[in-house]
Amino acid sequence: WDRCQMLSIKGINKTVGQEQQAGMKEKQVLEDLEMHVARRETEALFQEQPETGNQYLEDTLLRSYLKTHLPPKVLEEVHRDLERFGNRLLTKIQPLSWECELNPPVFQQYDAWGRRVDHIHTCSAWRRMKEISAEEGLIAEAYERRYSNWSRLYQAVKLYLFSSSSGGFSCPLAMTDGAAKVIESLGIPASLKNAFGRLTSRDPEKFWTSGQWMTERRGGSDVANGTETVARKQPDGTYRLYGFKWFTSAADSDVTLTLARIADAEGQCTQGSRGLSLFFLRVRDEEGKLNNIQVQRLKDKLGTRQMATAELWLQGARAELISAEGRGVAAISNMLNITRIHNVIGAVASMRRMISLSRDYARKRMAFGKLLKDHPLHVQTIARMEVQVRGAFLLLMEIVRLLGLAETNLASEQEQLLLRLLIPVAKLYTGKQASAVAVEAMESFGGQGYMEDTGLPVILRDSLVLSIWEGTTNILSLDVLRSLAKSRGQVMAVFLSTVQKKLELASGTEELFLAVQRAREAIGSLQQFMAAVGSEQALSMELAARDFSYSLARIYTGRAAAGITEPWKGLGALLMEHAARPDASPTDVCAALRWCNQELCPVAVESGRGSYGGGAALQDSALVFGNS
Ligand code: UCC
Repeated sequence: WDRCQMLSIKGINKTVGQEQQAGMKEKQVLEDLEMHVARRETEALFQEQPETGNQYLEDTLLRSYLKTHLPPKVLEEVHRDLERFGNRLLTKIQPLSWECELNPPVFQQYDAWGRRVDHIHTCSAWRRMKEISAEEGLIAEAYERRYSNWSRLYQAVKLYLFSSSSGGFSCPLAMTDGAAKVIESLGIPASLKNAFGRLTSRDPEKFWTSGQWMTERRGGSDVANGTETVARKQPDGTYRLYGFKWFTSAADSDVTLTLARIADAEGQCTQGSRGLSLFFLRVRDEEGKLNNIQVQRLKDKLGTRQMATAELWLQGARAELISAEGRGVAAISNMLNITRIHNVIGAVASMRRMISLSRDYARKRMAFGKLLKDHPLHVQTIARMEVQVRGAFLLLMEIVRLLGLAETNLASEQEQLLLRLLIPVAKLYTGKQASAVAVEAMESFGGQGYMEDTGLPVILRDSLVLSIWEGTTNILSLDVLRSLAKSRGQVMAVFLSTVQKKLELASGTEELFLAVQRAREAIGSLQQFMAAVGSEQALSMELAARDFSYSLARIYTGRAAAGITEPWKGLGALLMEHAARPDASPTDVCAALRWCNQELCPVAVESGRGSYGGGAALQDSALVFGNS
């Protein structure tokens, strides 16, 4: 309107001064108009958003891994399904994932008339994720064992592809898998046959998901001392549970496994780990009425907001005892080991997603007159992340390969021990990697990475939980020590002999010479550390637990890079092994070398600095709490 007015005053009677003023105004108007043209041009020049295509087809490491390891017939079928699944993820599932983020669950405690309903409303996209999970056999695949020992690996690959498009549904799937594993390991008792069938069903109408209620107010890590829930036996042999569960993830699940202390006739319970037993219960009955459970509230979390985590009162929830009395922790550890593997899947998937987006952005975004991909420092930063995700991916594949062998009775005793050791090692290591990569990758988008509507902060928030749930880094480091103690050191002997054997075979591969040398030095340092700490107090080993676990993760991930003439016959398929395949690419070799360039044995370095002695513990305490 202003501009029109200004243009219209031109030519009307004016003084000289007015004439000059009008001329200036006209100039201004014309500049404004030009500015608009410039702005329009700028708008047309906006950068395209980073995208990924079919994640399966784009993942060269995944595809080369499958090609190397799967028998040809299995590979053919699996490849077809994964290509199809990759397209479905891209076109149908990813949009649902964003819907889940935008429509988090809502808790309704009372209805309009004051009746307590405790209803957790989930969005239609979340419910669709459940159907898709069944249709795709995301749990079923592992238990049908169509491909014998490769079924578990195939399932893990599908979950890996699904994870970053799942809108948080990976969480209930992890626990569902864990529950199915526990029930299977119990021999599928008649009373749990229906539940097992539903947890592993491909029929969306039948498919059930499970929760894992372990955490109470007094104990998240210290389950043995923190669990207060009491189980009272009923005349019909079932139990009623009374207690308060502080974090219950995916509280909309159909069933759950949980721990409680069985009260004796006098109402007394055994305290500590030996007082805990494992129970199975349905969360709601056929009509959808809660099983004597009250929802106190939903948790207000930093991330994983798509998924309902609740505080629950158990007020006589009917449950079935499924472990031997007092063997609850040992029984639920079957579930823990599965959910920890899912955690690794989530960590690798989130790193892969961030790096893929970052790479695509680098191809599109101009800065300082050229694309980001032409700035060597920027590319170096992404390359460093790429080495991390490659190592993590191969560690994940190694674990699910071993799990597949164990589940089909094809694993040797050594392989079973290795699996027990590698699960906590991989969980703790990749959980930390995922957070670090998410933060670094976010920076590669500049300010855009910090913007909610890009979806990037969601990946960051959701990855931060990976080092917390299913056991924190320190708890998992102690679990590594538990596996050593339980096997009386056998686990470590298997680890070292496996690594050494591979290194001997490796020494012939020229390009990997330096990597082999570094790996050898690291193993030597690890052995020296083990010998030295063995004669010291338990405190030293506890103080060393985290660095020790990191050392195992780095050495194991790097070690197979040592070149094996027949990698498919070897234990493990990690960076060096992958790089020593007959059809390995220079990138595979480079990744192996770079991995081995990091400190492979931090425990030896810190031990040399005296970080694990009693004096160091006192210093730590003084640094944190002061000298008083
Ligand atoms: O966070 C939760 C759900 C979140 C959602 C999950 C989604 C994840 C995937 C997402 C994908 C994107 S549920 C809460 C998670 N909570 C924990 O993880 C608990 C952390 N705390 C621990 O892990 C502790 O180490 C405890 C609870 C296991 C320690 O218990 P105890 O009773 O003090 O430990 P004990 O006495 O050492 O072990 C008792 C028995 C022993 O067997 P026996 O008696 O035969 O010697 C142990 O060897 O349990 C055995 N055991 C194990 N066995 C303990 N841990 C294990 C294990 N990991 N594997 C095999």
